Amino acid sequence: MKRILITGALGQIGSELVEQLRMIYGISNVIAADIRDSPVAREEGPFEKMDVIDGKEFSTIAKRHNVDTIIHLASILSAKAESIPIKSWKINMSGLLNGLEIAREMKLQFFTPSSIAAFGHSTPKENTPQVTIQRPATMYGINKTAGELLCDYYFKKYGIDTRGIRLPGIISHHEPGGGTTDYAVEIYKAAFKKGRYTSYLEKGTTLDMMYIPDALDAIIQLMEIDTSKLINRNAYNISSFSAAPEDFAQAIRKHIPHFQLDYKIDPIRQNIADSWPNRLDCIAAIKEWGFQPKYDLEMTTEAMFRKMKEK
Ligand code: AKB
Repeated sequence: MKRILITGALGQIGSELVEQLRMIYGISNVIAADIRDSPVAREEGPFEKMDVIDGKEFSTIAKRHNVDTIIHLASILSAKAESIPIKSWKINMSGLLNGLEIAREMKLQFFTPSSIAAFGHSTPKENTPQVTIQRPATMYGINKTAGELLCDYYFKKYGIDTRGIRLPGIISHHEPGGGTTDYAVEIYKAAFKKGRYTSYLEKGTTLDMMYIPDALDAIIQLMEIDTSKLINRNAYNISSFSAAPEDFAQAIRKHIPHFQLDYKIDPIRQNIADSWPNRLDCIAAIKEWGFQPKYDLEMTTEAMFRKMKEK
């Protein structure tokens, strides 16, 4: 039975991952931690208000709860990181290094996600290979690429059981924040409420995407697989489908026929998106630990609207 500490637990992925992990491992074995406090989260199970930059506090909490696993999600995402690059470096890199040091000291399993942001303009855009050119053009991307290397280093040098995936844009009901792919959540909410959406990314900006249940399954599957199966170990390419704003609009119109999509381009987020691949090759994840996403764009759209109607 695992005892897991999750940082960034109130975020887009963390909030749903905590719920799912508690169903598998029991409420008391999953400790949620976030820089923000939340009375609601405190009622739901063990919760710690914690800043990942404070290594002492991070370590005290990991020891107090006697965890054997850290899932480190706390991070400043791509668009926000461009407005506060130095702070993002500190949070993204010191937070990760603190987590890795605790994993080394306590001999823990350690998971942290990388991102499609770890690639750059010179990376092949179509069927982006698992191992390829990585020259990211953003602060967040630089942090993610350095993070991939750090996790490899801790495995090779200290034998720490580090694991990770490169996350595409995640579609869920929980608000994302500060990402370039956030539009893929906003578009559904706006379509449902107002029947229209103004996209900050241009027509034809194709990016890898994933509905959250596939991301949660992938994280849990990778964490559970026998370590001997892993060749790449950190930063596996994963994606469910590739889509541009107009592809979402087309799928949405099957449910809301009058849906209108307009464009008002945000140059910062457009530049970021232009530096990312169109479509990842996920063969390493498929072969090494059986990655198998279930939701394509149509199923994601159907599930998003079904949940919104239920609410
Ligand atoms: C972002 O847009 O910054 C994130 C990501 C792809 O890592 N959603």
